[in-house]
Amino acid sequence: MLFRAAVRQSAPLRRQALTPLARRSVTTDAASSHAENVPQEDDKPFTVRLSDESFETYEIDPPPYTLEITKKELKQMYYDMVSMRRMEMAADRLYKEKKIRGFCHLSTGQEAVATGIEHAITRDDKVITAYRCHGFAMMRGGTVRSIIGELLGRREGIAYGKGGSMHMFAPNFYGGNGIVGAQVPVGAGLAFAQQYNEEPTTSIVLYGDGASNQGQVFEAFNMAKLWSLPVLFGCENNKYGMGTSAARSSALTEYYKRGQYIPGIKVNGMDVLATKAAVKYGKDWAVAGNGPLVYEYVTYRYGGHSMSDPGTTYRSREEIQRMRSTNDPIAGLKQKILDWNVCSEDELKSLDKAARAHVDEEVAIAEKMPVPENTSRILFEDIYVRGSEPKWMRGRTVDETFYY
Ligand SMILES: Cc1ncc(C[n+]2csc(CCOP(=O)(O)OP(=O)(O)O)c2C)c(N)n1
Ligand SMILES: [Mg+2]
Repeated sequence: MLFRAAVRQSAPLRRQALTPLARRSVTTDAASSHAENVPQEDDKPFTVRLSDESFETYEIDPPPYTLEITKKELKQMYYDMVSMRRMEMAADRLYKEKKIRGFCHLSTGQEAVATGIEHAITRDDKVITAYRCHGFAMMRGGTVRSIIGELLGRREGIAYGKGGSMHMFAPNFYGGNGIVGAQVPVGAGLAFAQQYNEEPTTSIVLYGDGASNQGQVFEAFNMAKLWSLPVLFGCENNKYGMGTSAARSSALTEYYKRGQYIPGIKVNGMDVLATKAAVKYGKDWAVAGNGPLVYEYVTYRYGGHSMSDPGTTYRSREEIQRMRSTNDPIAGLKQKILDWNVCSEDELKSLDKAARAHVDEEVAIAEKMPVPENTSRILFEDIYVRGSEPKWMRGRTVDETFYY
């Protein structure tokens, strides 16, 4: 312990002495890794060398810069991200057509985070995030029709039409949470349960750069470290919390160092492969009993904060355009797939087409789902797990009391 403390204190000095002329930092450029000897077979693993700028770390060795992957998985990752973006585009349209009401936060631009995480874990691991959750719900196994159905308030929606955009759940996906930062201690609780039940799994807990300043985030950090919980906290740093830039809201914008006594990893969250590698490494670390980590996924949202924000008053159009044209996670993976001859451009195009057709089909099905009847029975249903309802529940007024 003494040795560690001494190293920690001397680190800034040492760093200063060795600071190279151009300090290396995590890039958001999605297309900067390499692969050689890519096999013919779809399911034969090969090694990818990640960009040197994929990670920065705090008090922990970086994840390996090589990753074993198959052609099949690369194509699946591409398909997942294209589907996610297409689904968000459909939500955007339906919102503008006033078919979706209320809050709606899209994650266009941030697809590599949800996709990279899911490809690094198993369905037994747990995920919890904030309201920008449609992509995570999909990656956790939610169908496009159930997600769009939810947005449309239909009973066949993923939360029976009662949750809407911000409150989607799936097996081992704990939402979809609207109170900024509130999911972080809940996520620590999930990890506590995993540890208590001796499960060899981890909890992935996501929050924004804005949320990172919430007091409860630090309370959760404290307990997670104290009890060595298998939790990977992760700040999706998309540079803004509503209309406030990270630098204007956060005294320390190096979110991966925010855990202080918890090691941290900053990862290029525009690169689905770097994200997968970082999370896989962290999962192994957490499951081995080493305690929590704090991630920072460096990413960017193309749209406004929510559907009611055009997203152009607090940042320049040039900035958005630059991110779209040089850092896009889908274009980045596409370039790699083509550079490495994983498949031909034609095959990639048909993958694109298949993903879009699937989403369009599912959206059409969701739009045809019947609108719920306007009855108290439907309104009060599913507030409790079916079969565990109390005898009665009060509505807005006493005379609205509903008897189960
Ligand atoms: C406790 C609380 N305070 C304020 C809000 C209003 N609010 C909703 S989102 C948001 C910004 C959060 O930004 P960030 O954490 O960076 O997430 P992002 O939207 O960028 O994904 C705020 C202030 C809220 N929902 N809950
Ligand atoms: Mg943010």
